[in-house]
Amino acid sequence: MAAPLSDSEKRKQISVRGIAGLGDVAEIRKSFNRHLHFTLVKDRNVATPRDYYFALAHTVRDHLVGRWIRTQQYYYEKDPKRIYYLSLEFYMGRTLQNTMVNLGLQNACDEAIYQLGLDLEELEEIEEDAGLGNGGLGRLAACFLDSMATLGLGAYGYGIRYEFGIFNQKVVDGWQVEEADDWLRYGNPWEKARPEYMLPVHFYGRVDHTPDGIKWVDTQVVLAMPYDTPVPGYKNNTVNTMRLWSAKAPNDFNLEEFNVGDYIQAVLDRNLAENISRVLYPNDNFFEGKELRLKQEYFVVAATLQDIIRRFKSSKFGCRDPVRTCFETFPDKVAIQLNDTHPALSIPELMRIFVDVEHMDWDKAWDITKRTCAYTNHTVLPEALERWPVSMFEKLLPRHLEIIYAINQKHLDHVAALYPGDIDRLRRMSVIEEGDCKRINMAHLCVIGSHAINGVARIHSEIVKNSVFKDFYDIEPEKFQNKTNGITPRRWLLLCNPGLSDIIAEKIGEDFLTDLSQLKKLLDFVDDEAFIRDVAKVKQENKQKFSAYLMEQYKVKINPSSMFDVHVKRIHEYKRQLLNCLHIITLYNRIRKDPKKSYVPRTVMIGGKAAPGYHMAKMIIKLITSIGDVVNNDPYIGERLKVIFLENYRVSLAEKVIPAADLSEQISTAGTEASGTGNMKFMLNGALTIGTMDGANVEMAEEAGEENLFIFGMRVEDVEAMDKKGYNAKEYYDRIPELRQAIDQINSGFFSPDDPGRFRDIVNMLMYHDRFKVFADYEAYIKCQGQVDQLYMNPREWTKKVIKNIACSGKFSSDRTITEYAREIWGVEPSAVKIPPPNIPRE
Ligand code: D6G
Repeated sequence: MAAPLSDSEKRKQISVRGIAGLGDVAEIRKSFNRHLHFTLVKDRNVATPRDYYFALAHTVRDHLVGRWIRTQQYYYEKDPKRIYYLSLEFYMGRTLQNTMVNLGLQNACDEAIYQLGLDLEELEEIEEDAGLGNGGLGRLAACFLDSMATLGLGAYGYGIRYEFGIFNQKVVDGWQVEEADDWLRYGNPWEKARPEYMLPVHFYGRVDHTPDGIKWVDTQVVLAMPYDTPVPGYKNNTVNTMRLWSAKAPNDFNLEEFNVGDYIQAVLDRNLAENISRVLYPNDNFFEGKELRLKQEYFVVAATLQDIIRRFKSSKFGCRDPVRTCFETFPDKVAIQLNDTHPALSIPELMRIFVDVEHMDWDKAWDITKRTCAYTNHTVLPEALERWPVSMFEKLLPRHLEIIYAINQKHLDHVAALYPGDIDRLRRMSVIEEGDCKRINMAHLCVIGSHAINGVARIHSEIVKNSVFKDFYDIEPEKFQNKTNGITPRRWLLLCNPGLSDIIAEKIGEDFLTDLSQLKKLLDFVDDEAFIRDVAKVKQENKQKFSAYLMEQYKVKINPSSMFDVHVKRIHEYKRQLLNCLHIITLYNRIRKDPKKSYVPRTVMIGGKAAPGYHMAKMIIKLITSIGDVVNNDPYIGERLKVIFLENYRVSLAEKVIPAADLSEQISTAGTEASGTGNMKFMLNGALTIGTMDGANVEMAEEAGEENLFIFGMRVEDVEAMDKKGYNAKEYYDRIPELRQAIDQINSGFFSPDDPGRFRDIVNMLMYHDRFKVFADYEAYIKCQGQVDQLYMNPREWTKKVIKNIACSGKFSSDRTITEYAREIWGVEPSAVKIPPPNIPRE
C-alpha cells in the first residue's frame, strides 16, 4: 500500500499552488542562499531557523516588488478612482504563505526549501502574526484588502503601525494574563519604511480668527512616518499598498526657546510624542474614552488625508488649472470608507482642509466631503459607540470642535425646518449630547457627513435603519445600505485547508477561488459516495493534525474521533460563552447521572481574548478553565467529554482550528452580533453551525436552508417582546431543574473548591442583571445540542449536510462584498485586467 501523502505532497497536487518548474525552483534556491549570505549575513553553520524564515521571506518578497512598482505606476498612468479604506485596525496575521499562495509560488518554494533540507511549514510557523486588530472589524479590513487587490481596484489601506499589537494571552492557573506583543523585535521583512514621505500632524494650540482667514496656531507637531506593506491580488499581478503610520517626534521636539538648556530631558520626552503609535487599544465592541486613543484617531486621519490630497493633486486627470486645485472632481477620483467611527475625524478634517487651507466656501466643501465619505457601522451595542467629551476636543483639537459645532448647527437647522417644534427630535439627532459631560456622538457625525451608511449583515442593517439611526433614516432613507460581510477564500480555504481545496478543485475546477459562488456546483455531489468519503476523510485528517498540534504545543491530549465543538471569538457577555458553559455542565451532569447510557464523545474548545479591563470576561475565562479542570479529571467522564481553553486565539490559530471543527458555535443573543465572520469561515471549511438567528447566521441559513443548520432560540422579535414584558431569569431557574443544578454548582464552589465564592459575580449577573438573556435560550440550546448529537451519530448524513453548507457558502466571499461596495458606494467597477508582469531588472 502506498504511504499516505504528506501535507506538503498534497499541496503540490493542486496546480493553483503553481507549477514547480525546475528553473523556478533553482532560482528560489539561489535567491534564498543569496539572502542568507547578503541580507542575513549568515552561513548554514550558524543560521537559525529564524534566519531561514527571513531568507525565504526576502526571496518571496523579491517576487512582489516589481509587480508593486508596476501597479503603482499603472495607477499614475490610468488614474482610476482611488479607494481609501481607513481603519484603526488591520488584523493581517502572517504574510509569507499568503504571498506564496497569491503569487502561485507555493509549490516552487516548497520544493526549493525541501531540496535545501528544510521544512516549509516549520519556517512558516516562525513568522509572528501581525496582530494589529482585535477581532472581526480588523480581520474584515484585512480580507477587504485581499479582495480589493484581487478585483483590481486602485485601493489603499490606511492605518497605524502599532509597535505592539493585540496582547499575547497566557493562561496561568486558569486566569488570563496579558503579555506585550513585541511583534517587530526581529524586524518585519514585509514593510518598507518611507521616511521621505513623512508628514506633520498638529495637536493642541488655539484658533485665530484673522481677517484673512481662520488659523490653527501654536500647535504641537508630531511627524507621521509611513511604512508600506504590499498587498498582492490573487494571481493578477496587482499589488496594492497598505500604508501604516508611525509617530516620530520632530528633531526640535521640546527644544523650543523656553526649554533650551534641558537638552537631555527634551530628548527623553520624544517618547511622549512617539507613544501615539505605541500600542493597539485591546477593546472589542467597547469604547474607552482615553485621550491617547483620540490622538491615534486624529493622527491616522490627518496623515492619511494629506497623503490622499497630495496624490489627488498629482493625478493626471485631476485638475487642469495651474494655480488652484479644482476640487469639484474630488469625489469622482476619491472614495473614503470609514471602518466604523474610529476614523470619523476625516469629516471635520476634510472640512478644515477645504475651508481653512484651500479657502473653499463652506457649502461647497460640505457637498464634496459628503460625496467622498461613506461610513460602515459595526455594532449597535451602546457601550461601543464613540462619544468623546467636548472638553477633550477643546484642548486637543480646538478647530475641529468649532467645525463640528458648525456642522451640527446647519444639520439641526435643517431638521428643525422639517419638523417644526419637535424639540425632542433635535435633541435625539444632535451631534452634541448635552448633560453633565457634554459629548460628541461620532456616529451621528458620520451619518450626516457621509453619502452612504451601511450595516454589515441584512438583519443588522435593518436594525440600523429601524432603531439606532431611525430619525436619520426618516430624513435620508436613500443613504442607508447593507453590505453583508465576507471572508477571503484564499486565506480561509486555499491556504488554511489545502485538503478540502484539492477535493473541491478535483470536482469543479479552480475558478471557485475567485468566484466562490461556483461552489454551488458541489450540490451535484451531495449524494456522491466517493465525494462524501473524501470530505469526511479531509475533516478527519485536519482533526488529527490539530490534535497533534495541541499535543506538541500544550501537551494536551484530545481524542481526534470525538466531535470537535468549537467556540472561538472574543470573550464577551453578548457572545454568550456562558451559554456554552451551561451546556457543558449539563452534559457533565447527565453523564454522571447515567454513566451507562451511550453519549457522543465531544471535545469542546473555547478560545478568545478578554479585554484586559473587562472583569466579567476575565471571570468567564476562569470559569471555562475551572469547568475543564473538573470535567477533564473526572474518571466517570473519561473520553466522553473534554473541555479545552485554546490559549492565545489569533489569526494563525484560527487557520488551524477552523478546518478541524465539526461544530461551530454562533450563539449570541439575537440582535447583538452585527454580522460575524468566524461563522462564515467555519461554514466554508465544513463545520455545521449551531446558532441563533443573529448577524450573518440569518443569511447562512437562508443560503443553505434552515434545516442544514442547527438554529435555536429567540428571534429579534422575541427579544424585543421580552424586553417590553421584562426578562426574569429567576423564572427559568425555578422551572428548569438542570439549569438550576448547573447554576447552583457554579455558585457553591463545585468548580472552585479553593474559593467557593469565586463565581458569585457571574451567577449574580446571570440571575439578576443579564442584558443578554442567557437563561431564556437555555432550554432551546440544550435541545438543539441533542439534535447535533443525533446527527453526529450518522456520519454519512452529517457529511451530506456539510457538503450542502460548503456548496452554499459562496455568498460569503469578501470578493462579493467588495464588488457591492465598489458598485453601490464607491462608483467603480472591479476589473479582471491582469497588469502585464514587470520587467525585473537583473544584474
Ligand atoms: C509604495 C510602492 C512604491 C510607490 C509608493 C508611493 O511604497 O512603488 O512609489 O508606494 O506611491 P504613492 O504614494 O505616490 O501613490
